[in-house]
Amino acid sequence: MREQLEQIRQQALDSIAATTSEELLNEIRVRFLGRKGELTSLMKGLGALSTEERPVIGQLVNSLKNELESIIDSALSDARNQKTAQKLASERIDVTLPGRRKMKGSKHPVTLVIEEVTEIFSHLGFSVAEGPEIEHDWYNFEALNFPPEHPARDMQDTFFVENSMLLRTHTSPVQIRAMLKQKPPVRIIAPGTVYRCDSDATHSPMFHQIEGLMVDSRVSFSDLKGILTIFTNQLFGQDTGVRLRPSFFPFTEPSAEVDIACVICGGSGCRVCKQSGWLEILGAGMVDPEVFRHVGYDPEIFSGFAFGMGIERIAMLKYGISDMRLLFENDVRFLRQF
Ligand code: 2NL
Repeated sequence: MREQLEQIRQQALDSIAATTSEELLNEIRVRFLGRKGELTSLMKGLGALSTEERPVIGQLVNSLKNELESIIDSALSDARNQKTAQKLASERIDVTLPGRRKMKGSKHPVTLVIEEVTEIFSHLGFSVAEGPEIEHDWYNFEALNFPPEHPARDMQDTFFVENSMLLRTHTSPVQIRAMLKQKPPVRIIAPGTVYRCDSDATHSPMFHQIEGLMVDSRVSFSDLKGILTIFTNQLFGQDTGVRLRPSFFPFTEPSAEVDIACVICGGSGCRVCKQSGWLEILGAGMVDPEVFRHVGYDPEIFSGFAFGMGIERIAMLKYGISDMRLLFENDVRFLRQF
């Protein structure tokens, strides 16, 4: 019996020493100390012993039981500590590492120009009007007095969708819609994206425009000239020279092209202004009576002026950008500078 006990003790100690797994240690406890375990079955054999031997062996069994219990408990707690230590080591983070810096965004130069132009005209009493980018031919061409065979209506110049629908080629249809909705006085600007079937180093098929419209009784060409002079002086600096040249648009009569003194050379002539000293920045004119008839305004009572400018061109002149394609590539290293 004593030998048997010693054998069990050795087996138990060996298997405990051989593992660090909590699961196996629990199995070992069941195998040696459980209700059907090796020590329990040994206890059941005590009855067969002599009365002198019985208490002595019983004592030994009990002390082995206590010994194994405490060894398994401490092995289990070692195993748990080791597991915790492993988990902590694998989740270790170096809190002294530098953080990832959040990049600060910036506005696109086209957005900056739209905001600045909108701000200037808001102080002159103009509010912003918006409209759809997919338009009906009537709002984009017909109402603006484009003759049926005008080259701008060609497939070559306009993106047609279907059933007389097209991508607007200017923001004038926004103003046509505004006039159909409200009676004069009208003072609006219409900034937005426009599309033309044109793509090379100096033309993008998608670009931006701001148009403006003022209609009331007795609006004159001198109002147009006054407003546009205030505008160019605010956008490009006081005392920027302005001149108007005669021009033609189907929707205005008379029409003019508006130039400012070259922002690069101040008028003496350089590469940017092609030695002329002047830069064309917008087109303008008095709204053609035919346009008023299309929207139900009486041209005998009302008159008005309108103008339009390309934003990309203004952004290039204002920020000294030499290649328009930079405005469409959206390289953050470029955009960050504004
Ligand atoms: C340019 C020229 C212009 C207009 C746009 C306009 C709008 C209505 C009626 C009459 Cl609803 N005119 N817009 C007038 C003159 C010129 O734009 O060179 N744009 C880039």
